[in-house]
Amino acid sequence: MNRPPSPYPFLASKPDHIGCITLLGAPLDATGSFRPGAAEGPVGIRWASENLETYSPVLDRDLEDYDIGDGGDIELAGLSIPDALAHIESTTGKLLDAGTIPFILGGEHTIALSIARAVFARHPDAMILHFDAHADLRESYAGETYCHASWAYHAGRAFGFDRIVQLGIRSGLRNEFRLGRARCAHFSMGLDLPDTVRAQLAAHPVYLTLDIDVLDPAFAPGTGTPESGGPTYYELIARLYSLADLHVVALDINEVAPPHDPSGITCAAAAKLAREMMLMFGR
Ligand SMILES: [Mn+2]
Repeated sequence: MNRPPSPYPFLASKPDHIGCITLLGAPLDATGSFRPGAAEGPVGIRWASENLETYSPVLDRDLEDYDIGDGGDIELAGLSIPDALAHIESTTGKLLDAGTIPFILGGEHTIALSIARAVFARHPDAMILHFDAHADLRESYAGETYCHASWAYHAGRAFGFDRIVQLGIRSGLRNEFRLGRARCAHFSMGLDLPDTVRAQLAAHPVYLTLDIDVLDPAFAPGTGTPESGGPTYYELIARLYSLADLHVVALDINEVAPPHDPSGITCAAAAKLAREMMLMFGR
């Protein structure tokens, strides 16, 4: 499908602008295990946003009342994986230092390790709220230490597994499920969140990372590793609405793969999630 790059329509007037939230594309697509395509995620989400209103009737808030910036896409061509991860970390860190909330559009989920490093360097008491079909708790995968299937393991090793809440997880090795259930602050195949865990999230700065494949493939087929048995868009957004009071300091939507999204519904879901998250977590 031929989709010319286009900015969020409500951001078109603010390129290279730092707002209360600043979008940033991170089109990393180096370690995908099944099928590539996430490099086009930022373009696809921006494209789908052209069909969205700036107003959310659920939240009764309008992006026109927010100062949203867009830092464009990080240039990653030709970089090794460690260099690309370092570049994403430093770019995210600069946005955090500027006082904005970075909203990164992936790209493969490996970018979350860079974002976590940037967040924890500035918020050592942060927590990671991770929506995904996959635990991403492997030590390594297919010869890669740092990849889309291992970033959460390395974030847990670096910052504490008890700093990670994982929701929607329905795929992984037996060892990943044992690790997640034993050591993460919360680990669920569904979207349930006990009051104690919710209170813990509310008491800390939160980095929210959302793999679009947490949705059932019926709602988000355009992704690298679709996994049946997930929530609907409605169920996922209801959980997010319930968390609108959290102090989110960084967030992302990743693993959108437009080449596998011929009808555009995955990009549409990601763009709407992005709008609602900006309206919820922007200040
Ligand atoms: Mn996943």
